[in-house]
Formats: sequence, C-alpha cells, structure tokens
Amino acid sequence: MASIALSHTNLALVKYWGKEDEGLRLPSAPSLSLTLEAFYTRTRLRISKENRFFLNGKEGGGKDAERVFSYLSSLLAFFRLPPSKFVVESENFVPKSSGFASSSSAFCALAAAFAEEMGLSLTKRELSIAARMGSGSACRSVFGGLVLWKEGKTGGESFAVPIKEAPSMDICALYLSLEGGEKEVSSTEGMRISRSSPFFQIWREECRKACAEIQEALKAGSFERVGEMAERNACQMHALTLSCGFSYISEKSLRALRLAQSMRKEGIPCYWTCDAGSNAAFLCRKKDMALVEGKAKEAFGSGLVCFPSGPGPGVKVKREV
Ligand code: 2P0
Repeated sequence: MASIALSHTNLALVKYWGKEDEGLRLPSAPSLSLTLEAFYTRTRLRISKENRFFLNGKEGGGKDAERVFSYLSSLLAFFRLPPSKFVVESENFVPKSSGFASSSSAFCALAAAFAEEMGLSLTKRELSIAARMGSGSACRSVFGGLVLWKEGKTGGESFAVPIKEAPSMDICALYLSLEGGEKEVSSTEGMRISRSSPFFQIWREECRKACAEIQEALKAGSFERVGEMAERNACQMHALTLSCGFSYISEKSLRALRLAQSMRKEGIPCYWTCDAGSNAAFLCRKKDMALVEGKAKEAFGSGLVCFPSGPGPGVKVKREV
C-alpha cells in the first residue's frame, strides 16, 4: 500500500521574500502565483520499518533526505500521530538544466501523499498549511492556475486560496535557461538578510498592493496590467537584495529584462520575472509564445534552452493498493 501525489510547481508573480517566523514559515507579506503545467513532482510514500528516500530513481542521503524526514517528523507531531518511518520515492519533472527550484511541487506532493497515507482527510486549506510547513511556496501548489497566499498572523491563518483555478486570461510563462551553477545565497539565508534592508517595510507594503492590484487586473481582464505588476515586483525583490549587498541576477538576467522591455516597444506584451537565481522567465500570451521564444533565441543564441508552460492544475493524490 502506498499513496501517490502529483504536484505542479508555481511561478510567483508577487514574490514570497521574507519570513515573520522561520520555524512556521510565516511570510512577511502575501504572494501570488501561477501554477505551471509543464513542471511537476510525483511522489510515492509508504510506511516502512526504516526511512529511505529516492530521488529520480536513485537512493539519496544527505541534506535532501534529512529535510524530507525532518519535515515528515514535524507533520507526525503536528497531527499528533505516533512516530512512523517512510519510504519516499520522488521524481522531479523539473528539468535540471532549467536551474529552477522544485521545492514548491516537491513539498506539496510530499504533504499530500503523507496526508493520504495517514488517512487524514484534510481540506485543501489544511493541506496548504501542511505544505507551507515544508517549504513556503509549496502551499500555493495545492491549487491550480492563479493562487493567492495570504500572509496570516498565525500558522493556522497562513494558507493559499485559489483566485482562478482555470484562468480565462491567456497567461503563459517561458523559462529561459541562462546559466547553471549553485546559488551562493540560499533562499532561507537571502530572506533572512533581506529583513535588515532599510527598504524591507516598503517591500512588504508593495507586495500587499501588488496582490490587490493584480487581482483587480485579473477581474478587468488586463494581461498587460498583470504583467507590469509582476515585472515591477520582481525588480523590487532584486532591488531589496541588492540593498543588502547581494544579488541573484546576472548580466544575462538584466539583458532578459531589457529584451522584455524592447519587445513591448515593438507591441509584443511580454514581461520579465526572476526568482532567487539568475534564470529569468517571460510572461506572455500563448499566441505570442513562439514569437517571444524566437526573440529570446535571437538575443541569447539559437542554443538557448527555453521551457514554455501554460497554467497547470492543483495537486492530485491517489491510494495504490
Ligand atoms: C516565491 N521564492 O514566491 C519566491 C520568489 C524565491 C523567490 O519561494 O524557505 O524555497 O522553503 O519557505 O519556498 C523560494 O523560497 O522557501 C521562494 P522556504 P522557498 O516563489
């Protein structure tokens, strides 16, 4: 017997960057994301005599396994369940060469498989809270399409809610694999340092405003306004880190930003975003995807690897007998 969960990653249009409580992963501000169809994690979990973790078919020890089992122990304690051990087999369909993080889909799939295997019958809200405890952005992957993560003042108040699980707005992402390599400052560390910025309070306010404005723009059906707000929020996040003396963006990430801006001047609605790494993504309409990809290859060379994606579904889980 085992439980299998399938969860898609999400791309933040308003970034989660800063925690009020590190242990609980309570964010300093709300964030808003698009769940992506193209990238996902499939996780199979069963109770066993010993803890074992497999990633993409290979048994893994080290930090990944440590984080998985420490998270599962915290879930057992949170749901007042007796100590148990697990075999966890995860497959990541997030291309390694993309350089994009898979923690949102990984921890959402793990939370969902755990809840199913332990017979917890959680509501989506409870599952979002459980996923958040593994990795903040994982709480948003519980839902498909466009998702809002409310900041909340306590662990029980901080969860994601769907804005539109099947967006009628034509909105897609094109990931650009600009460079590889490990980032020097982890997200956890980067968020911690960023709290010391003189601009941190402004950043929080800007995220609150951006979440409200994007929701308004979605209602009004304005893709351009959504894109503008997302690009501005990404720029503000990177300005925040820079104000503390470190940065994730590279010369190529900035070239991608300028490329999005020049495409707009040509009448192609394309907007830039970038997470805690130097690989950027473009937001565009599905009908413009090929054109945007062509422009990216023109600018960065025909060998540039791009990953297009439309909106994806929320987490799914089933019991295997
Ligand atoms: C996001 N990022 O909203 C932001 C944008 C990176 C930049 O969520 O410490 O791995 O596990 O709660 O979720 C990366 O942080 O952080 C992240 P933890 P996580 O997608």
